[in-house]
Amino acid sequence: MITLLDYGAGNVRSVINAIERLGESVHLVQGPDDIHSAQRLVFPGVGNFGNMMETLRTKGLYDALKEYLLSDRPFLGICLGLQALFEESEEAPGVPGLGIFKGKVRRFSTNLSIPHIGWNGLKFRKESPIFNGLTGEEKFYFVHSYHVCPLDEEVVLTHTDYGYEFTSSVQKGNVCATQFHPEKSGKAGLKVLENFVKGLQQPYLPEIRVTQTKLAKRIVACLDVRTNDQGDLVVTKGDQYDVREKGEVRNLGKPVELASRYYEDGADEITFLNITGFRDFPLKDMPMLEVLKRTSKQVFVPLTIGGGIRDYVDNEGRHYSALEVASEYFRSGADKVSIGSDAVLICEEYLKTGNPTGNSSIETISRVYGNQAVVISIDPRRVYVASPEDTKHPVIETKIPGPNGERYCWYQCTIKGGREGRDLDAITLAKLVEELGAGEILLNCIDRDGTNLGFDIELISAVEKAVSIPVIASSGAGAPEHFLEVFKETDVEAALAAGIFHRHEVEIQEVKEYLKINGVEVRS
Ligand code: 1PR
Repeated sequence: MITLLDYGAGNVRSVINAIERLGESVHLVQGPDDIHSAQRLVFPGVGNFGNMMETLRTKGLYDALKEYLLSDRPFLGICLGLQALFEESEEAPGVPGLGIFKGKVRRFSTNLSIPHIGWNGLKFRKESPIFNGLTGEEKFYFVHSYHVCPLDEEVVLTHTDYGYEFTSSVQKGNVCATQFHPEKSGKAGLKVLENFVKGLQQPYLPEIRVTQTKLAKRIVACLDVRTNDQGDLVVTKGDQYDVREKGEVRNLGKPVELASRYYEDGADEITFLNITGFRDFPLKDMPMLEVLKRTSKQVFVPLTIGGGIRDYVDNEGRHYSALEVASEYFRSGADKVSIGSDAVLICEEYLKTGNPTGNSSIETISRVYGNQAVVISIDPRRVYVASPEDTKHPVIETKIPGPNGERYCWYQCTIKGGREGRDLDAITLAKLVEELGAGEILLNCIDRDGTNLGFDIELISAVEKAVSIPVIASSGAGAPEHFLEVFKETDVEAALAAGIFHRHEVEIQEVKEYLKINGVEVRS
């Protein structure tokens, strides 16, 4: 029996699923007594250091946890659950941590994208039972803006490079903690978790020792989901966002089955977009929550869900905040939520008033779950102009001329799945959402969606240069060469595709192998 400390701030569902998958049962901590009686304790932290420490105190768990740790009983901290073990964090100055390890938690100070999101390697410094069965070449999933700086080098198990070397796991006696998420790190991560939950004692040092670790470029599989005319929830795929063929919604398979196939094929992340979310109320759309719950029992890489994340008033006049909608998705197994239409409306309002409200979906969700949990999905389309003076929006000079030979275009944001164009451009939107607290951008392109013509490099390059948060390039992938092109021509961190994977035209492994032989770092 594994005891799990959930203080209610994030997706612990995936940790529970991973432990259950390993054949162990999970007992959730309800109060200090559960910590006193725990045999093996897992603490997956998510969100903000200050909130976490305050919640531990208000729930009366702080003292019990400290006592447990000081008595050197088996403990695995994950992400913020690692940071909690240190004395203090720059994320919440003045808030003391548990102080089990001497040292501070500092914000990344690098010109690379922050948060550090994605799959990175480990440089092994010390042996530990949790590494049993690893070769040393595996990559693990990280998502964090802060990292620990132990004063005592003796406790460091591994380092990882991101701009510079930081500590990615520590151990003192039976207290062990990782910055990476084993529960989201595919088979390698499950191995680490298994070593802990089975209580392995034999210290182990993987044979292969890398001298430098590199963040892998991520390959994301995307599933556009909606109910078809027969009332079944299906994965569909648009052609420039038109998902109907001969009047029928295209049906490319079942969401859970396809997601599992992509996990097995090596997808680094899976995204579900509930494409009719803008008109339905997602908390009544139980099939989507069910899809998420079932998928997260089988898929151990990050899951993003988008569609319909905004404030609602239901038929009885009850108000639901975007935060409540997102929380339901996190509870069901999502690691990130993606916001489309609402982000455009929020930014329009921000530009009008000059002030953020503080109550928008982007701000409220990132405050509670952290920036890394908030992805903004942009659905832009090209608007050609004869000259830059013809529009107030930032234009690019394009190598793909318009229908009348125009050499300039701007990228118009749309809402409601491309149905409504707005007076806002994608570059401005990207900058504003970063300011409001978004952690990542999923950059679609209506002109390229479903065309197999390759990514719109001009759009992607312009947006990626305008922000410091990671950008996922999307729309138009038709061959492995298109992935190489987007990674060589731009600094995006990830590339997403849908149609080619659904139709088996190209497999995920094929893309990864092609990238690897062409010198792009990927997760094998
Ligand atoms: O506006 O917050 O409710 O979110 C709705 C979400 O649904 C948005 O993220 C929006 O992108 C998405 N969406 C709405 N309508 C459609 C549609 O296709 N009719 N899908 C749609 C957008 C775009 C990509 C697609 C890539 C790759 N799909 O996700 O998967 O373009 O496709 P490809 O590789 O086949 O070219 P809200």
